[in-house]
Amino acid sequence: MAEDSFLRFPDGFVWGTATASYQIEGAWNEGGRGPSVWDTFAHTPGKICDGTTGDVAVDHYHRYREDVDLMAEMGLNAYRFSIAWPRVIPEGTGAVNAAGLDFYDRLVDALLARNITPYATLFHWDLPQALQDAGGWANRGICQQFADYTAVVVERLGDRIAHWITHNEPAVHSFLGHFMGVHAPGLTDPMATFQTIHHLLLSHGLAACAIRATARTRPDVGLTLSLAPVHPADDTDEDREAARRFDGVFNRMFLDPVYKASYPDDVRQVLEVIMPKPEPGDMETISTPLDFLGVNYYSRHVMKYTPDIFPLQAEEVYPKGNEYSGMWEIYTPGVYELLARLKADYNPSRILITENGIPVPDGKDFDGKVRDFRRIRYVRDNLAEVHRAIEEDVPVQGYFHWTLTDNFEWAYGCTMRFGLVHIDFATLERTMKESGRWLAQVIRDNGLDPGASGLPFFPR
Ligand code: IFM
Repeated sequence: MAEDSFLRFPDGFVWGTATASYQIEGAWNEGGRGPSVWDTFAHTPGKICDGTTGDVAVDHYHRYREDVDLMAEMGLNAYRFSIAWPRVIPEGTGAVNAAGLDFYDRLVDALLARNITPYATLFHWDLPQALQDAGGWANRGICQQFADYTAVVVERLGDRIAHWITHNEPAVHSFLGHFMGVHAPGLTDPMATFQTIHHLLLSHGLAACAIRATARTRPDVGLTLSLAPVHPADDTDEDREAARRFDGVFNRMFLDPVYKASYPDDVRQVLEVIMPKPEPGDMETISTPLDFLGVNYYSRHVMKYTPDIFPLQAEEVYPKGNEYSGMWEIYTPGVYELLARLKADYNPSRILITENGIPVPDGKDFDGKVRDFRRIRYVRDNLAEVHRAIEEDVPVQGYFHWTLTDNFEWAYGCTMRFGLVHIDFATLERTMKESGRWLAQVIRDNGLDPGASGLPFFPR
């Protein structure tokens, strides 16, 4: 290891993987679990590109011990998972399903027995179908229902879980699920989209208060946002303005309420009719101080001024000559740019990278190994950029790789493999990929040499 180029992370750095209940658990109708919007959506023909569902996913509900063993084998010291609301309260409100809570109880104990710290996300998109039938996130009443569900979970698990994330990526859930219709609940309703944004944020604030009121020891409460730098396609005023508008809707629309207790004025000017109409006290609740900001980073957005796209007049373009994965441009400097911007504009007290990863069409080679070099390169380059931000005093205290095993990637079904562990979807056999072994070494060293791969044949 070349000491001069070695990037060491701070002592106590959190190294984890992140998952989500619907993407891994399976057991969709076992243990008293109620139906979720994702069951309904995935069971609707044509919604998932390969026709798969989360009915079985990777059967984590039954195989969680094996999955915890894999985390321990990699030396991970943290695990971010989500709790399925319909497993805990099948109808969304009312009767609590003891068997659902028991599952998370067993999972948490298995983690703690391996010295892996649990980070629980309370909502990662699998809303009980009964609540969707009552209006879903467009209905203001859901905010208190989410806080009540949160209190039930914290009451049961708060003696062993200290770290809580209220929501995962409200932007993605709002826009893909309520505006574009490509995620559950499959709506294409601009008004419902912006009501959903406000209610997700308001419920975040109410849930943060519920966690703090219920936990017996001081909890650590955060919110995870999907954030990305937004660049103009060309260096023109029109493209710069298009990028600013897109940044307003996808980044500032979520950061400003949480850190500045207001929605961005420039977004309001463009979207006046559908913008949320907060009630007195809402913005104070939403801006309840966070213990940490969870940042999910994958790529950037590049925007071109396009007058006939109403109302943003901005279209996403994909610069020629760059490298792409199955879903996005590979743009690793973006995480540094994003972190520096967060510090400058919002000054969060602590940041955790709660997701970062890449879909790679990998598979087993002749000898059974999965040589997912592209993933290693992506993670290595992102970690180097995160390290650069830490050197400049951005308070990043942990990194959770998305994700542990290949899984059900929403509308892409099982066609996008994001895992450090390969899944044979016919047998559900788990095989550690080379990226898993590589990350284990990074964790052992608490750092990496950005110029070295640790692998015999490593394309730069
Ligand atoms: O799989 C998703 C996850 O559920 C939320 N963040 C992005 C990941 C990759 O698309």
